[in-house]
Amino acid sequence: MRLRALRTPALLTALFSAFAAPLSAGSGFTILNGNTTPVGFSDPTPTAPVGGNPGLTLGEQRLIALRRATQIWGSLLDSAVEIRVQATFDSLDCSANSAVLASAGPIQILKDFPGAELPATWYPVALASKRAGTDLLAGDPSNTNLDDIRARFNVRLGDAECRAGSGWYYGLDVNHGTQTDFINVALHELAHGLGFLTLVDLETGQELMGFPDVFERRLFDTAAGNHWHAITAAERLASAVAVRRVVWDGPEVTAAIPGTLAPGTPLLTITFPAGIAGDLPVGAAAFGPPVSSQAVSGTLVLEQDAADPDGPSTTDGCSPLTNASELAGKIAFVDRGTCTFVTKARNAQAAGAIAMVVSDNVEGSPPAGLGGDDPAITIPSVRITLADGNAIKSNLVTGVTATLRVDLSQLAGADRTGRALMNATNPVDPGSSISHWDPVAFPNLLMEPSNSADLGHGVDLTLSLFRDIGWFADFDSDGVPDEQDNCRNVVNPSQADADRNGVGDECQRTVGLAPRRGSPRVVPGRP
Ligand SMILES: [Ca+2]
Ligand SMILES: [Ca+2]
Ligand SMILES: [Ca+2]
Ligand SMILES: [Ca+2]
Ligand SMILES: [Zn+2]
Repeated sequence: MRLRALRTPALLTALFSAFAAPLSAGSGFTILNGNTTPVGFSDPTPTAPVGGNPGLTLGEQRLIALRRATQIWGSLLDSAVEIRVQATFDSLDCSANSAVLASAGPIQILKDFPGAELPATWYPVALASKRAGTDLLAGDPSNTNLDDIRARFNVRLGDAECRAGSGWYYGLDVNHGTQTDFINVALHELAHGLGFLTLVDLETGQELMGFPDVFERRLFDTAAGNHWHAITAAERLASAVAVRRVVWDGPEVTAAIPGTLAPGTPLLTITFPAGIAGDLPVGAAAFGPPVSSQAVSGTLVLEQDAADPDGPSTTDGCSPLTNASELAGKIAFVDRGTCTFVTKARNAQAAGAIAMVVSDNVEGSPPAGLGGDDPAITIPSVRITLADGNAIKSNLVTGVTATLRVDLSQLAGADRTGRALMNATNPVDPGSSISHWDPVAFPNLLMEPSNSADLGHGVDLTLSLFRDIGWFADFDSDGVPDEQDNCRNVVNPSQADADRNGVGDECQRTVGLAPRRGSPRVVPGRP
């Protein structure tokens, strides 16, 4: 779910002149369908209604599902200003086992506009317009660069060569099974467009045109002891790859964390031999029981299987294991590659293993999670880094014992002081680093870099982060934040209060005009 490279104000050209007139509006959102028949949102293929989505063509169902996602955000963001979303289904990167599901970002960014909370700071256009209380760059079908968000969804998902069997689910009921829930992905992508991203170039550390963005103001490097906007480009580059060191220190997110994240950061603790003993970070699996539910101890045994078309290596666990007698009751240790993680887990479980540890096959830290879904898997599985895997391998001759456990002193996805961890990876992943939460978070969050099958159309910490960057709560959408509004439920941008009693004229008048019949009833007071 990468970010697309967003266009800067210096690059204003009418690249999206093909966009049709608005087709559908959510609450405060307008969707602009950029596909033409027979593709994507305009695909006329007849389809049966699914999961509460009444659309009778593929295109209709896609639009209805996207509209649902915009309605969810619309109901939370309290913006009086229309948010225009250019949306298409396109061919995005894909392979048998991994796919870019979608990508999105703001179309433009602004600074020093009326209502800006921070000077000389970039804001995505939708947030800037909300704060200004007016559409700073009004949408115009003949010049669609003035829209707010550009979102692309992968039209290939579910094809034979693109995660076959896990295509899009357009139902509104979260009943996606092994398919990919479109609404969750759309909520995620819209969030990038609404401001869940940094504009810093993670290849160079440079800020956009030399100015910080509002997201950087809350990106805090715990080792440097400073925010991203207050350090140099070189320091930002170092920070971006500082695994588990970059946190979000906005007050709204921090306040929401204890009620959101569960105690217990999963770890693989090596207990023997002493030379490699210690805690290794792990990536959790989307299938099988979470590590938090059971500590598992045992000897690590390298899986052995055939070198065959299913998996050319003898340690990839892609075929039935040939050393099942050694694996029974032990922790299966296997190399990443060729087949899915679920296939490896099935084979490990069939051999009697009590857990599975996958050693990555590419450099990088922290270890990513293990994607996939199979309710029949009952053993916990994790991924460790290639470097950690190699260290274990070189000690297997003497035997390696380990415990798969959770560190209950730390919330899963927060640092020791309870601030949310951002996704710092080494090497940097330009579409994924920093502009997501660290995937170690549990329960899984909407804005982790990969889609989690257990999300349920909630926005968890994302709304809190939006509050931290300036999407203030404004129940009546009159531009006056709830905490200042002298009539919270009544539109009264002027805040007129003739008698100066702290209650705005608008709501006082409402009380004064209430119909009265007869004399007020006198209720005897109690002693
Ligand atoms: Ca094999
Ligand atoms: Ca208000
Ligand atoms: Ca009001
Ligand atoms: Ca008053
Ligand atoms: Zn994303």
